[in-house]
Parts: sequence; C-alpha cells; structure tokens
Amino acid sequence: MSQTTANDIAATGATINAPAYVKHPKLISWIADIAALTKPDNIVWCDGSQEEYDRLCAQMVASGTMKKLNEAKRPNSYLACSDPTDVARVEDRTFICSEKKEDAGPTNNWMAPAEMRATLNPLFDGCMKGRTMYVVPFSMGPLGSPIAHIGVELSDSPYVAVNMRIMTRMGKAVYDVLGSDGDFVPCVHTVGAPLAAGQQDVAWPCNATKYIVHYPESREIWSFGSGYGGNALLGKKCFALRIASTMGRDQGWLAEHMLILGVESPEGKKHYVAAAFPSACGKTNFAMLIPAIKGWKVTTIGDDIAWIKPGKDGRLYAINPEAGYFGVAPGTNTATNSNCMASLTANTIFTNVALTDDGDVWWEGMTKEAPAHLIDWQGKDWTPAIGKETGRKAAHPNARFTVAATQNPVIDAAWDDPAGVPISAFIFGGRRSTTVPLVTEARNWIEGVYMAATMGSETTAAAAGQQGVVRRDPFAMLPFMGYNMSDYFQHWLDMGKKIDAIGATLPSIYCVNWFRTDENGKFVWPGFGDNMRVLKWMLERIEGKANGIENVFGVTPTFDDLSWDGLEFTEEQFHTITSIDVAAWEEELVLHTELFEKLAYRLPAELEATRVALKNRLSM
Ligand code: SAT
Ligand code: MN
Repeated sequence: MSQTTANDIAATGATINAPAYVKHPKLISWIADIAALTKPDNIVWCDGSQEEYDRLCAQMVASGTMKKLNEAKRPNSYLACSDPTDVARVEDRTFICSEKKEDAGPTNNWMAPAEMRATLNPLFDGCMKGRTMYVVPFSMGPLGSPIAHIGVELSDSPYVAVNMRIMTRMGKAVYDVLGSDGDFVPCVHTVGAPLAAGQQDVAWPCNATKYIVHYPESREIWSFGSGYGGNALLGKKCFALRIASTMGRDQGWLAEHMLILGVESPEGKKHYVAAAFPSACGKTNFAMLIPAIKGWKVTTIGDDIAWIKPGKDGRLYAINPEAGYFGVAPGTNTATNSNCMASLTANTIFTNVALTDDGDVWWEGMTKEAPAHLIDWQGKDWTPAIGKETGRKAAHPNARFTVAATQNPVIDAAWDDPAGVPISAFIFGGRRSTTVPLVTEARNWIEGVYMAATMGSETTAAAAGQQGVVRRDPFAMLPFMGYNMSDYFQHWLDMGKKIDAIGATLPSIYCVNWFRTDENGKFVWPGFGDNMRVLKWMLERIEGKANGIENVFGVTPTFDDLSWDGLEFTEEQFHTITSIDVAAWEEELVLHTELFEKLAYRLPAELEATRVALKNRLSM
C-alpha cells in the first residue's frame, strides 16, 4: 500500500505518487484529474491484500461505521448500519447520459452529457475534502479472461473499498493485466459529504442529493451521495450491467441480470442454465438450491450477473463477472438456503441486520423465534414485543450480506474458469401472485425473447419506492439497461439469428413463476429445493426425454410430467399455479400492448407480431 498526501498533489500539480507497479500513464493522469477535482486529504492505492482489508475494517470499527462481531461466533465478520435514508438503489436518481435521448430510450432517466457534467461538476468539486480517496482496481471476471473487463473505482468510502475486495477480483494483480495502455472503465464515487477542518464525521456519511450517472459512449460512471449497494459498489449494476450492456451491444455479447447454476443428473449429465429474476426475487437461493429430488446436484457459478459470449462452436459461454455475493439477508435460514447460511459463518460483512446481545447477527426469518432482545439496524432496542407493537423490523427488509463466492460450499468447479461455461437454457421469472403459470417453454427463440421482454414483477425493497406493485421488468433489466430497451430486444433477436445461421443449437428459453398465491394470499408452490422439479423437467425437455403440452403461450408440463417424489402436492394445487385464466391474460395482454406502445420506437417487428399471434390464439 502506498499513500500520497494532498500536499503531494498540490506540489506536483497533475501528477501523483503512484506505486511503481502502476505503469499506466493514462490511468495515473485520470486519477490526478479526479484528485484535483475532488480534493481528498489523502490517496490510498488499494493492493487488495488481507492486511489492507483488516486495517480498513479496524479503522471503520474505530470510526463507528462498523461493529466487529463476536469472534467466537462469527469470525472476522462485521456489521455496518447505514443512514436510514440510504438503504437501497435509487432508480429515480439513476441516469443514462447518452448523446442522444433515444439511445437511452423511454425506460431510462436521461440527461444530455454536457448538461449532466455541468450539474455534477460543482457537486464533485471538493467533495472528498477531509477524506481519503481509495484507488480500487478491479477485474469483472477471472483476471485475464477474454470475457472479463477491468474497472478502477475512486471512492471516498472505506466501506466501498472492503466490499469491492469481496465482490470483485480487486488488487494489485489488476495492474499487470492493464499493463501500460489497457482499457479500463473509470468509476468515480463519493458519499458527497466533505468534512471541514476539525469536523466530526458520522458513522454513515451520505448526501440527501444523489446521482448515479452513466456515460455509455465514453463508458464512465459517476456516483454521488450514496454509500449503499448498487449505488456505490460500482462494479456491480453500474458497470457489469449498465455499461457492460452497451459494450455487449457494440461488441456482440450479452451482459445480463442472471444467476448461473450447474445442474447434474443422477446419471452424471451436466448442464448450465442462466436465470433472470428481478432484485430480491430469490436468485441467490435458486443459485445455491439443494435439490428436493434425490441424486440431482446443483452448483453455483454466480448469483446475480452473467456475461455471455458466443464461442467458436456457436454455443453461448457465460462467466460470473463478480467474485462475491451481495445477497438479501431477511428470509434466509437453514431451511430456505442452508448453503447460504454455511457461507456466512465467517469473513462476512453484514449491512443493516440486527445485532444480538452476544455480538452476533439476526434478521427476520433467520430463526422461527426472534431473540428476546436485539439492537435493530437503526441502533435502537428491539424486542419481539416492540416489533409487534410498532411494526418495526429488526433488520431492514433490504439488509444484505457481502461474502466471497469461495465460501459457498456448492461453488461450481468451473466458477472461475476464464473460458466460461456453455449455457443450455435461459430462465426468466418474475414475482407474480396471479396470472403467470409455474413454467412455460418457449417454442422458439422469438417467442422466448417475447416472454422475457414482457415479463412483469411485483416490486421489492431492493429499490427505493413503492413495494408490491406489478411493473413490466423486461429481462429483469428495467433498472439496469444501459441503452434503449427496444435495441436490446433487437440485440437478443440478432444473437439468435447469428447462432442459428451457423447451425448451432440455441439455448431453450423458459418462463417461470414461483410466487402464485391461493385465495388466502399464501404461496402455493413450496419453491426453494422443490424448484428442482421444474429444473429437472426443463433439462429432460432439452434432452428430448420429457413431455409437455402445447398451450396458448408455449409448452407446459402436465401434473404427470413432473416428479413428485418426496412432496405431497395435489393435482388441485398444481392446477392453482398452472391454470390459465383467459380474462386475466386478456388484461395481461393489454399491459403488453401498453409496454410496446411505450417502446414503439425501434421495437422489433417480430415482437409485435408475436403479441398479435398470442392475442389471436387466446381468443380462439
Ligand atoms: O443494491 S444492489 O443493486 O447491488 C442489489 C440489487 O438490487 O440487486
Ligand atoms: Mn441483482
């Protein structure tokens, strides 16, 4: 590690004391420019070492940002509690600043780059005063993988620096890959809370004004005012989805909001599938699933994001660009996701969960009964009685854990393979209490793209704003698209045509819904490990071994087509989650029409044709 002080900056003008192993003049001069603008007191060049991680954590414990958990209960683990106004991604403050408004499209907030730069410049001017600027070099994807890309985040948050070490391949080795002129995505992040001389810092500095800004053409990210999750860990949604989706469009690959899992049959046949669900809809649970059917095995490649490139053989190869999981804690327990619980036994950063009296963590759903006393995520006393009386949760509903992928007991052997893994199927799912059946197989690529494009989901606590309202979330990418949604649909259709043209087999596409409820509002499908029943049917379909029936939307299994070993599930229950209510679907199609009207500009004709065909089939 190497330190540079503001005096060095002032003394040397635009140059700074980069460590000798940084040999990239353009990178160094960019850092000097940002330092000159943001005016930090110090610069720390992060090397990614354990020593550095431990020191930054200790520093945050001393400053009150984090608490060290009981070493005997949860070794080397910490709890950070954020400002109550800084608890989720802020979609209404997220901007795609392409030169032309139509390139951001109707689903994104847009501002002209020049106007945004003029807005941000005064905010960033001096924004790091009194703070340290951390230089965080990271690789999204295995170092040196042909599918990977590099970023450098400059942040005044040590919380960001330590989280980035878990979530990405972060540290010195990145500079070897960069060499003297390698490409990197510049990411500037500030909590937006400069300190005057002698001013006492707060535990979680942030600013009421927030901007999460992307310039897709120059591939830059600028984030102001938040220290939380996807707003601040810029490798994740900002780079790996918004900027990467634009790179993928230009370079012929896909950046997707998808988990990747490996699934092996009792006969030893292995497939990889990628599945897109909106935030907080169970991607981490699905990626670590413990099959309810004997003999099957599921392993994890990734739990949130997939970068996918066509290989020479025409198959699509996927990597997980991340190296850790930033997962939702509430609801996670040994029954719903015991692999996840096993991952969290040590070396974990928790954010916005509750603290137990013996220095461990707790969240709603972790155990059947809450402990008798807790300190809640806002630092207040909490007891089950207080919870009942006030409705206050001990953990914030969007409370998270940050943990290295390598702690996952079912990590796939190929998770770090630079070549990626071949994808046999894509799954798209939303959270829908009605209408959408358990599983449907698209009859062809276009129909699959249509299913993904028209996906709806009830909103969750992962984003600030109203919860539980159905919104269209195409490909689970609505908050993460870096360009025009219609162009993105076209990109998917083109990918299909390209693969088809070389005679390779396209992955099958499925639409699922684990979340249908009965008349009492209770989930009917058990989900979690029982999702294996659906996964098994899909893989057997791919291998030509399972039956299904054609309906209006595609192919679905009958009750007899799924394995029910070890689960009591009646044909009637099955009917509740697979039945197609024509009236509800007529309404659903009205919403598809509304979406297509919104996206009409450059909407691929194939999708509108698919909608018309669907409507006609429905009224037959
Ligand atoms: O806060 S994050 O954007 O990283 C998590 C999520 O919404 O999926
Ligand atoms: Mn996500």
